[in-house]
Amino acid sequence: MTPGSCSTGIHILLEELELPFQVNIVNLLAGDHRRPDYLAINPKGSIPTLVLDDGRALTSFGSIACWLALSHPRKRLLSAEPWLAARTLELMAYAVETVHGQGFTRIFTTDRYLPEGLDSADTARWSAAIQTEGRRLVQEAFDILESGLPETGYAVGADFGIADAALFYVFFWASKTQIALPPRCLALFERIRARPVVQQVLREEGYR
Ligand SMILES: N[C@@H](CCC(=O)N[C@@H](CS)C(=O)NCC(=O)O)C(=O)O
Repeated sequence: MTPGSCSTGIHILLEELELPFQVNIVNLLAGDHRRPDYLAINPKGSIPTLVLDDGRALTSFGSIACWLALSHPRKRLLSAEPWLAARTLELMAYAVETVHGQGFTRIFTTDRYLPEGLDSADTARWSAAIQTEGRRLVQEAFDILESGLPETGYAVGADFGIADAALFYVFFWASKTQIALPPRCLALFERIRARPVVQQVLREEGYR
């Protein structure tokens, strides 16, 4: 994991489940995720990665969240009711793949979207345009989420679940990048953030 990254959502799920686990900090800025020892575990070079006690590794947010939820059904992080379960997966995928994968990557890793061979003036212009597009994509996705979120409870029903963990980290990033959340998204963000476990995780990851 990396503090303040998408792995924060998995950190929250591990703490919600009260599981004993060992953390290995992957410093993305220092390039730890590109080191051979990390790539041997996760060839994609991404975080989060969850290594199980038997040595098998899961290397995406969705697979880790599903594994945690399905392995601990009594904690109800994923409903057993088919519609609610499917809706949970839909929201989680939208947070991870669209809000994060399409929007925030343009804001946080702008260089990846630059064409080769630009001079510095063009780099500045392109970077600003890429960031603007990232913010537009995030805002658009929040507006789409807004239309499907309930006024009370969590993203899907009364129980906190794996979709909430994914939505939390993208809402958290929005709060750090001055991207406004529409009312239901904001209310859900505040309900999740008020959970004692989430407060604890944020403290452990260096936030007040
Ligand atoms: N689709 C991946 C996304 C994970 C991801 O993009 N994580 C970021 C950090 S929030 C990362 O590993 N960035 C490093 C990189 O891609 O080089 C998943 O579901 O886990």
